[in-house]
Amino acid sequence: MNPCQAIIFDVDGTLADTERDGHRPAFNHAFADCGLDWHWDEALYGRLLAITGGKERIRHYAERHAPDIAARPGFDSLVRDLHAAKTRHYLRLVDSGSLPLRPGVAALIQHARQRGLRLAIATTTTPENVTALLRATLGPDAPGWFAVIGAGDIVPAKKPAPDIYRWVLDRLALPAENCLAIEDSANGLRAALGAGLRCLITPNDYTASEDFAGAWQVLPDLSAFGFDQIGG
Ligand code: XBP
Ligand code: MG
Repeated sequence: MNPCQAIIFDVDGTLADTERDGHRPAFNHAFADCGLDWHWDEALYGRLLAITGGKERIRHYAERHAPDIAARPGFDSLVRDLHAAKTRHYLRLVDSGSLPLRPGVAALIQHARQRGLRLAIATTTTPENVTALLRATLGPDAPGWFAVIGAGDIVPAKKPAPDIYRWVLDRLALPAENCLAIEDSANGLRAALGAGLRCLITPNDYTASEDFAGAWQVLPDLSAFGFDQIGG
């Protein structure tokens, strides 16, 4: 196995369980702010997670459940406004400290740094959500530990497309075979595999029943991770 020189982390569901108690209530607060009676309960949100990207998820929901609103001329700006409101609510939740890292994440990041491995992020979420979560959970310097942070709309196609992983690999200037991706979902796995990366999966409640065929490993969480296995 090629020695690992960098670990590329997904964010939502991988670094922290952010979806059920973070993004989901933030979406619901934004809908209420805008006078919409939309409510995404835990089960519905789990189904909506098949659509990556918050703006894309809002559009997908409206087209199926509120087609009259989706058909309005100003719908695109409504989606932008809803998502901006949602991000404000989400950042407040992150800053409150209510979204802790999953088991083993902090230790893995520290051990990787001590071993001189480079760290990166490849996520569908909005960039400010990433830096806020890193600061809230690992301290004010944490974003600077990551050589590359690839997030949100910087690529034309979101996961499961490989674009964000290719963008990160390009800026790391490393070949895929010298990196390891860590993900939580089938969409994330497909994106990483599409970029030629080995991918370690740590499922969560929302993704536990998904298909992880092709994963390098599937672990319950990162506390079971062993550096000896990656040649790092
Ligand atoms: C998960 C996503 C994101 C979040 C919501 O990202 O698909 O869209 O659900 O964040 P990943 P935004 O697992 O790749 O970290 O509303 O900012 O998109
Ligand atoms: Mg994820």
